[in-house]
Amino acid sequence: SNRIAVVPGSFDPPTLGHLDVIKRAAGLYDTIHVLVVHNPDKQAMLPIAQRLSLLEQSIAEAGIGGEIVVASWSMGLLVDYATDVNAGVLVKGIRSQVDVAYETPMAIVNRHLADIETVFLLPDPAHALVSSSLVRQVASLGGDVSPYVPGPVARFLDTGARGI
Ligand code: COD
Repeated sequence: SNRIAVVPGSFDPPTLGHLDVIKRAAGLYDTIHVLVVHNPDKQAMLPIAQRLSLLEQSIAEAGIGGEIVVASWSMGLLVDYATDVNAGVLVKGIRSQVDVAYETPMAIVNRHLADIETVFLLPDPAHALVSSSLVRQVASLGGDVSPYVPGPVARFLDTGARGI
């Protein structure tokens, strides 16, 4: 059977940690949907369209293979998107106990709502401390974010910061 997974996130901006999770998920499933979801709890830096473009460029530049759909979702429950595309699994990256505590109730609710399983992947420890919020903070203060983000994101943020 065709195994389909959704890899959701805010991706504001995409980081090397995100790319690591996307690469591992692409190796495990036939098709993955990398889904940009608006998180109402967070103050956004980039518009959704920009995050989609940076994700597409970053996935291409990293040479991640397989069938990868990059899309966004703001119409309601995440599991409604998953059901629409026939995905039985959500893939989330786990950096620490904090992520486990945040993700566990959502995973249980999503299973109750739509019988969707959540699979937790452990990232490469090299990227475990990277977060979009850290990148937003460093970028807003004019620092170099290139150790934490894919090339297309580093170039975009660098150019944006200088107003070119
Ligand atoms: N290494 C490994 N994994 C990482 C790293 C890293 N360095 N950085 C981030 N990740 C993982 C995160 O743990 C997460 O799994 C994913 O990558 C995305 O991270 P973010 O920060 O871009 O996204 P979040 O945490 O803001 O999550 C947004 C979601 C939309 C995925 C989340 O809010 C969600 O699942 N919402 C559900 C909406 C819904 O339907 N609610 C009702 C039922 S609960």
